[in-house]
Amino acid sequence: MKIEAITLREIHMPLVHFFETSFGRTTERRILLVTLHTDGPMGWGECVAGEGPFYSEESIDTAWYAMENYLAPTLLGRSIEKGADAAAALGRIRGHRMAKGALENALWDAEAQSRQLPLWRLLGGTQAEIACGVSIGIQDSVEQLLEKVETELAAGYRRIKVKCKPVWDVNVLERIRKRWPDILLSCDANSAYTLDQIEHLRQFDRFNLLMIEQPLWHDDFYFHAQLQKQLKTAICLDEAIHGRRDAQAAAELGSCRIINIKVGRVGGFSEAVAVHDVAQRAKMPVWCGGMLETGIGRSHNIALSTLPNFTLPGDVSASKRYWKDDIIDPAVEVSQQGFIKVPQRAGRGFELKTNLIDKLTVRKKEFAVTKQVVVGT
Ligand code: OSB
Ligand code: MG
Repeated sequence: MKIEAITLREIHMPLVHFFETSFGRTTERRILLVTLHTDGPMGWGECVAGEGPFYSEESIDTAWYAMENYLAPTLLGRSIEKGADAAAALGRIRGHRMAKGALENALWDAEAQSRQLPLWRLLGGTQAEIACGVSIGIQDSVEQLLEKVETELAAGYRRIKVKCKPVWDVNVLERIRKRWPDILLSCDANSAYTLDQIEHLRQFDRFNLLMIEQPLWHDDFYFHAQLQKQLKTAICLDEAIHGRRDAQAAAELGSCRIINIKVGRVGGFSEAVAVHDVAQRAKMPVWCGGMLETGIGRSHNIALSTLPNFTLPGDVSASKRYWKDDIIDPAVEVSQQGFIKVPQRAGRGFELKTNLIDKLTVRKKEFAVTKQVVVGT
């Protein structure tokens, strides 16, 4: 596929409800979407970087910078046969994984359409429906959180994950377990603790959690391995895993027993599949993480979640939990049993509401191959 033009756009979308983690509260999302214009179909990708460098060092502005100055110029005018070849083409540029991931995924999106295959099949997926969990942010009160848990369980979600941090952890888990002793429950610290708090963290073992996600530093494997030896609860790494070598290091060191795969965090679909494969060989289950995506990122997460080692419910949930009006049609829906049916159509399987996308756009820039004008003799 020849890449003829790339459009970057920033859209603004208010969240239905604020989302708070140990690193801060988000009420409105700034989202960077990319469109890859090929000589065949048009592919779309969503950059999952946050508004600021708090989850990782990337932000939507660093991603725009990397795309505008380095990634788009590298791709423009090139013929790249498959999405799987994008990572090698962009390999000279270091880091900027979420920026690269958005472009690479747009290429897979175009490839799936051009080959008339569902994207999930192209990725090697085998599951026709995926199990869904929810991630519930820190609330203003424990009562408010319990109400949210109740709503999500009634909607059918198969695993509840709550965000935690010191002072919003043991007390909260205690209240949830008292009311729901048997649900699949986990928590996510987003690096809110240090190894000095090991005695405090050991109290989590009382709650029969499926896992505790990224309790320690965002870039650490070594101290997580020490912590895992002293905890009964399985550690799941999120922030620390940037690719297949990290997954292997974590498996060999014993830093975790479960991996959360986010396609943007590892730099795109090919690396996400590679992490999946390493984890599968190490007999570690994986699940698909979320980054408050619009329908584009959400549909890509659904496709990835169909690979065989995605055996735990992911943070892939219905559009309406985040958006009044998602930018895809139909919106992502979850059954009363807590599953998403994977679309069978070619490509990502969801149409785009282009008028709505235009209305939400606050910044847009198009990069095209400079046309060579041949002057006749
Ligand atoms: O750590 O999984 C996380 C959202 C933003 C940044 C980090 C995380 C999250 C979530 C949200 O937990 C998951 C979702 O999109 O539903
Ligand atoms: Mg997480």
